[in-house]
Amino acid sequence: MGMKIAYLSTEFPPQVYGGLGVYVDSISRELAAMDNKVSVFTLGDGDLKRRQTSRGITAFRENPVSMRDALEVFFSPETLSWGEGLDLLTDLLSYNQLAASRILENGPYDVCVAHDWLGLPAGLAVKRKGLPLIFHVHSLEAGRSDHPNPQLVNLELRGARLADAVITVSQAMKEELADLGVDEDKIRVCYHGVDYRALNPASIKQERLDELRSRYGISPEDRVVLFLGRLEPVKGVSQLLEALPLIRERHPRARLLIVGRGTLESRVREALERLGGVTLVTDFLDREAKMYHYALADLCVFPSLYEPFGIVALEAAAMEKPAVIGASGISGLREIVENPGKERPTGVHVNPRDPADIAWGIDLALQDMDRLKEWGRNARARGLEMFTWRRAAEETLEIYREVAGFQS
Ligand code: NHF
Repeated sequence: MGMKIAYLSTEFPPQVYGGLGVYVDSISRELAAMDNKVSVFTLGDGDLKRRQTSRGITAFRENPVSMRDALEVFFSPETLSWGEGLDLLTDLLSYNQLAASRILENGPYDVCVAHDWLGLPAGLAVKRKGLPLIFHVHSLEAGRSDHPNPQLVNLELRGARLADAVITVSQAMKEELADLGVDEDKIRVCYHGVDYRALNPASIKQERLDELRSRYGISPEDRVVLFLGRLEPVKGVSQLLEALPLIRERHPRARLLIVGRGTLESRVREALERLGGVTLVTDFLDREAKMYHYALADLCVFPSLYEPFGIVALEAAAMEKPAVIGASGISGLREIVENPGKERPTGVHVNPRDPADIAWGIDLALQDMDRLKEWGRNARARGLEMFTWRRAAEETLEIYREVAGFQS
């Protein structure tokens, strides 16, 4: 029998900003294809449809109403000191209240899943009304912020304690949660997947690829190293730029193709002018354009300083691209990419805090282009075995059923 599942996620198409949105979109489709009904309680933007159903998934979009002028009645002085963050907070307060009522109104659901802390207050509210709650942790305040907000750290820990189960995205995140004091037996790891039909090297048309290559002034002899992701400190962008001169000492034809937007954009532009050999793409790329950018690459590099999972590494693998990845600290990437020395290598693990180590990893990868291609083929083969949305959905559903008390 199919389940009725309520999701709380501030990201849902068309409002997708990062891996969380990609995850909720993909897993909902897979769960719906397996005859479950998924309702996603998400944020509106004032214009999008409030309620929209397609292929077994219903999006309920709440437009927050801010209580900005009466905050001291409800908030502590500590919270009032959030400054600019207060607008986000009041919107979230409203969203959580509206979403919690909507879940109860549209139920009964078998289970509610809060994706990260943003919808967790609503999850805890419906849990109080008897609905089983799962806290699905995609990232944690303690790891993601330079100056973690203690109130958020506490909320996440309380969520983990009160929820009926905690799901997370990698062993690394399970360890992070356990180190913070969450009961290890309660935490389950479910890896993500990727769409291997949408990202398929066999679909690449050579002519279009050549066109893109010449648009960026890349010649066939160049060695293209692709970074795709948000241009934020946590993604290791600055360290990568620092590594570039070292890489070019050994590989003068190495070109860095950077695709993304963020607060470090001007830093990238400055490096582009000073060092050369960097192409920056800030356009929004649809699925197909993204696939062609992966296809341009000889190698991908994701030197994240904190990356609970890292869907980009799976996308690269689907496109038969090896990757140099940040493997220290909390890194799900380490679980996706296999180092040389393993039976079936797919890339190189480096310390992302050390530009010389990033350069070392890229140099090692670029030393043998035939071997590099083999690593790429290994990556897709490993992905197809280990990281599919069907497998992710089956494992996730098993936990939902357990929590909701369904017979297996
Ligand atoms: O892939 C989806 C995404 C992860 O590592 C990513 C992150 C946020 O930081 O689970 O969530």
